[in-house]
Amino acid sequence: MRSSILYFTISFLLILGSCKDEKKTIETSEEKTKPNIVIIYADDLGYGEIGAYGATALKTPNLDKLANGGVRFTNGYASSATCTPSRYALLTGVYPWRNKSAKILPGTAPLIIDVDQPTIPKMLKNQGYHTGIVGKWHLGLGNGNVNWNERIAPGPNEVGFDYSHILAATQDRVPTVYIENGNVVNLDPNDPIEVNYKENFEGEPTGLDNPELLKMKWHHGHNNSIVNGIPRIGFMKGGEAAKWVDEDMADYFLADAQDYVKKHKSEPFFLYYALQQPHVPRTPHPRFVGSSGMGPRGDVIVEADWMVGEFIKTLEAEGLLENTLIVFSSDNGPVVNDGYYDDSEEKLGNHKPAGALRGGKYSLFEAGTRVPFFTYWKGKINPGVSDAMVSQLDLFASLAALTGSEESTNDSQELLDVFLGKSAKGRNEMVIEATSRTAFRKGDWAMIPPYKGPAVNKHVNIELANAAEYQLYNLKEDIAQQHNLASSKPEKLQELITAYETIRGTENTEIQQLELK
Ligand code: NG6
Ligand code: CA
Repeated sequence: MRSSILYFTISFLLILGSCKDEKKTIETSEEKTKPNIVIIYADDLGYGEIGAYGATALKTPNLDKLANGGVRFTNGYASSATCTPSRYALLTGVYPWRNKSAKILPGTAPLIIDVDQPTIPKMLKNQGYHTGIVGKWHLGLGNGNVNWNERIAPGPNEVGFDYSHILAATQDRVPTVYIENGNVVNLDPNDPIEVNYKENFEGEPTGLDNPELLKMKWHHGHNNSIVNGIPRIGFMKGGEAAKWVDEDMADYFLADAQDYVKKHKSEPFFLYYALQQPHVPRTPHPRFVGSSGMGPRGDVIVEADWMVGEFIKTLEAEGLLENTLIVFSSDNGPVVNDGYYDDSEEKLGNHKPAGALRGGKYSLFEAGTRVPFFTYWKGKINPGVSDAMVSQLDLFASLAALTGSEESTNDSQELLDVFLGKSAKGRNEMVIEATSRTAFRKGDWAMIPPYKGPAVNKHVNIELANAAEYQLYNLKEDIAQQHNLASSKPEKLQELITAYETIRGTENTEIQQLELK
């Protein structure tokens, strides 16, 4: 009896011991499958803007090196032709038109991601990652009545980021200050910040009334408060010591991104490095002025390229490059004149920001959402070009798969093998969005429903794709969308409308048709 108890105790202990060992091996192999993940996200960078995508006049050696050394997608899409909706989709894996608040937001807008909603950083945090964002946010902050002089929440830290160092909205919108983990950087309590998007604060100069104070002139909009000689959208008072220096912004965020990497190199980390270039106002650091020969817009693209190169050097120096998946893309297509006179149109020369594509930012034509999109992972991803259709929506499910998470969303497709260059089979179809309108891409075909409104946004000089009729294009044969085949291919058109309405619902089509009558 005694000996059998002893036998059982010993074998129990042995089993326990071996379990422990087994757990150890699982943990080590899991650690190996948790590479660092970095998403570098440009703002308004077009499909034709970098060398690897055919640009010749603009030189982008650092981006080219990554694009040519990884998987370069020719059919990579942002979810929307403007910033907020694309960023919402990128982080949540949910189509932005499902969220009525996912529109270009003022600097005072409340946070549009529900704090209970799944997000990439939350998902990765659950997988043991440290998560950080450095750069542009533009997804709203607080609950609708922010006091900029206290901790601002909810914000990035409440939707999954352990660390955040951001600009709230855009470089052309107030408040023009950096916010680190919810607190305005360098805030002087004796000079409190007030922000208002409806009316000016008494006695404060504006772009409209005080042109003599401007170093950059406004073309349309952008005539409210003046900060650093640049007129902005929205009114702001106070916070002098906290105001950013526009020309230093790129260096400021680069230094912070590098610092983040150095601080977190010993654990798996996820960094969302959201560049502010080439969004307006374009304010290259003096050492980049004239670097492109194309005026400030080209200069800030050269600057962004340099920043990416420096950032990669840091990963390399820290010995992390072989263990880091890098994803690069842009939030929407290009715009040359987005509201300031900055010589960008005059000096554009032969450069084609959208490459061969039609439209641009704000447009339902291809250039609105088809953007540079590539993945790079030294030693892991074989260099190549992929024509697979991928959306930024798909990063959620794909990064989940990479890190062993089961999480996903209805809209995000798991395309990990495509992103790693092991499969050429991307999406079959997807809805794209531009300023509250949606269209559809299926196989080689693009369908744009009828929409009222101007065909061209005259301020920015971009074709929006509004028309009274359905439009149907075969992108394989007609990448520039010059031949509308809607009437000659009625069956194809119907196939796309049906597939589109299955995802998007018919309500939207009905409203449009009513409006067009
Ligand atoms: C528009 C601004 C534009 C830009 C855009 C947002 C005007 C006239 N135009 O309303 O300059 O700021 O919003 O760009 O104000 S995005 O890339 O963040 O979506
Ligand atoms: Ca943008």
